[in-house]
Amino acid sequence: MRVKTFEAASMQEALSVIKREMGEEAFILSTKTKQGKGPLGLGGDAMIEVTAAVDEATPPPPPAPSATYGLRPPLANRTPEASVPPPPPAPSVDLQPLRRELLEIKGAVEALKDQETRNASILRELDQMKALLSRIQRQGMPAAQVQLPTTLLELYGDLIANDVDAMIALRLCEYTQRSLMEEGDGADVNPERARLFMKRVIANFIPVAPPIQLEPGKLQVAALVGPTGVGKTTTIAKLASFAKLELQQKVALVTLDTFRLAAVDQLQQYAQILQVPLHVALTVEDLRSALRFYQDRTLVLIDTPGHSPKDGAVLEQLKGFLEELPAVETHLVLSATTKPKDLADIAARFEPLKPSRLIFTKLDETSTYGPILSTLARVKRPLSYLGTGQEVPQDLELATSRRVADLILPAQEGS
Ligand SMILES: Nc1nc2c(ncn2[C@@H]2O[C@H](COP(=O)(O)OP(=O)(O)O)[C@@H](O)[C@H]2O)c(=O)[nH]1
Ligand SMILES: [Mg+2]
Repeated sequence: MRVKTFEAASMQEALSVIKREMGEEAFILSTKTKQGKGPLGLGGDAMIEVTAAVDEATPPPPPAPSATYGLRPPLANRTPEASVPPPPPAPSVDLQPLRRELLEIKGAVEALKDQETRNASILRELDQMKALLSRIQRQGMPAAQVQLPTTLLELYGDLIANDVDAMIALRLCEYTQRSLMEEGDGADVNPERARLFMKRVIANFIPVAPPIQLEPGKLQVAALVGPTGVGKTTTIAKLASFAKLELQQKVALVTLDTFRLAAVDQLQQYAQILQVPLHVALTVEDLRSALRFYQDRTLVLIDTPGHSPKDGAVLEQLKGFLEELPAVETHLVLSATTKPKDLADIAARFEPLKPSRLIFTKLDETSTYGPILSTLARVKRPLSYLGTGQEVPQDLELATSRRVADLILPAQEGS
């Protein structure tokens, strides 16, 4: 391992020099601010001393002009012979989907006025499901206690095919049967009607949260936490873009994901394209002063490092950072492509960060959505947003119970 200490006037400059000299694989070991501080510990006459290290096995970086920092196009677009790097990709600002989404959000906000009450009752239901799930884990699968009519058995099969937990599927069938009976339907109910009823039952099991509430003159802080690679940074870019371009709000970004330079770089690119400030916070004090500095903004989005199960220290440190922010809205980001068992483990691991919302990304990369339901039953937090692709900003939706119910029980082919 090669270790070297750098001095620079700003963190950005230090990261740029480190990257040039040690490559993208370099990571930061420690930082120190020397002399007096500017408003963010970045400006003024302050000098930052950063000690970085790189694994010796890592090949040396290709020489790159410092001006390219944070603005390099994706690898596939790079032309090695070009002496001047091509400009960054233009921001994708097709406003049509955003406008549609704004209207949807407005509608959703209206519809969600009594959300709190509804969520409370959903959470109670989910509580019962959770108890049932853990009992089953202890005792094994009990014999089905209900005699399901054929139509419901078919729906049960569809749920299982969509990776819905067997006990949850059974429970949904019972509820559907009950609600059909309440409506006066017998066992020979038409399959489409049963499907419609079940979809309604599923929707009633999906707690959803309103969008991040932005009020002029009031700073809202939202942090996205979750494992590496689930789409935290991309989702932050989508949210920032929507708030800035569509809602015309003043947005700032803060990243606590400073361990790898490539992570800072990625967010820096989005910040540059969106023309929103990005602050790299290395210490709790840094974070505090960044938030003081951004008091005039309506939204500060905080990106955080992911970590592996062995990285207890990173989680502990992140907890320390988030505890600095009493009013932070913490969203746990999970990928819909993760195996159900892993989703449960991840959710348990991030519990100490007290996330109040769930975001599911990569809905476009799977065809089975049942694990979302099992996760909701375990985690019992409302869903806020859904990531549906890699494109920024359009591939983000405000979660609605109906949309998730449609994913879990899609319309039958040909209907
Ligand atoms: N297909 C798909 N890819 C996504 C989605 N959200 C993020 N990604 C991709 O997932 C990869 C990791 O995303 P990133 O934001 O860096 O994850 P982070 O490590 O959690 O910050 C990137 O290639 C993103 O483009 C999504 O909703 N759908
Ligand atoms: Mg990231």
